Amino acid sequence: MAVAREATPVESAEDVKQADLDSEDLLQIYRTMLITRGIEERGHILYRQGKIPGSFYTGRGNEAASVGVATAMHADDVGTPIQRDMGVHVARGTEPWRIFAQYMGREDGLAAGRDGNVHMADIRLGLVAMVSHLPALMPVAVGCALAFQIRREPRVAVAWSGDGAMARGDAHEAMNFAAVRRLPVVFIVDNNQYAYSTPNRLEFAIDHLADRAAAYGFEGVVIDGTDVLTVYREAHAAIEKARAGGGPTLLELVTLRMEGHAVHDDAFYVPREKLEEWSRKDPIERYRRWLKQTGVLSESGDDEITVEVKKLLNDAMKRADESRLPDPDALETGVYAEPDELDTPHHR
Ligand SMILES: Cc1ncc(C[n+]2csc(CCOP(=O)(O)OP(=O)(O)O)c2C)c(N)n1
Repeated sequence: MAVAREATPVESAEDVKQADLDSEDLLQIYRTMLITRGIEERGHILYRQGKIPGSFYTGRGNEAASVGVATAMHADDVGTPIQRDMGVHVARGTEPWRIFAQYMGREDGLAAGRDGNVHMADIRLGLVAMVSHLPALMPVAVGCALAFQIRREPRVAVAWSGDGAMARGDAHEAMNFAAVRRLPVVFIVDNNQYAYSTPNRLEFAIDHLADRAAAYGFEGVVIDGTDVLTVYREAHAAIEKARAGGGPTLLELVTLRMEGHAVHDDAFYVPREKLEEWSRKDPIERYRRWLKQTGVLSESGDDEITVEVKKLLNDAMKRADESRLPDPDALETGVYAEPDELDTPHHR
């Protein structure tokens, strides 16, 4: 029994109307989920071809979670997605060819070939680039929320982390400070049930990570992370509550990581039956069925979107492959801010 509220699923088209989504929005969510998965499937191929150096991290099974939350954000909100949240980048408008270029270490990648390939984000789209230290971005998101509150800007920060990341002190400090100051921040835990090879039962001794929210003094919600509309509805409610001065919420999105920690890991430690059980809840298949049952998507409409997404991704891969590797002489360009670029009286 969870202490936190367990979200009831969105079922009817009426529920969706209340969430303020029209048919075009619903189809856009579907398209974004398909692009998200398509980028990761093609990433595997590029990795095997030797075009992606280092490693490649994917979030198969997390498409509903990432796209659902990002769709609920406003354009001027900010977020700190992690390696499982490709859908956040896509939903916020990062062009797929730039994501491929990023993973391939090219000049047109988001880090211009200067940083680890998973450390990507576009600050112009309100996304702070990932750092590897877990969960170091939670205090960063809380800092953004504090700035919004001080400046009286009606903006919200969304902080992402994994289940394993929640075991570190930074997560506690971020959530406690946000609660005390009633900051406009929403905490998202991608609970994909494994921290690398460590299962939930060896990570925490409570039923749900969202149960912790009560101890900080805000609401926690446990959500089926394979159900995009429920994720959207709950994220929308939490984000708007934060914007209205209602303080933080912790949303735990339960999924199963359907692949290894990264491409080098075959996830032998995840029981086969468990993978089979969760593959029946595949977020894209599930949403496609719902769209068809409710008449939002026809067979021919589905074919059209599939062809459109395939073309977009093939063109994106080609364009990324045409991007050059960075010039070693430009190694330090953009790494350090120039004093006159800094917008504080102290630096001026
Ligand atoms: C402070 C810190 N310790 C260890 C690591 C190594 N590490 C990278 S990912 C990972 C597992 C993360 O698990 P979780 O937060 O559940 O996210 P998931 O990868 O399962 O999505 C670990 C231990 C790290 N990046 N940072």
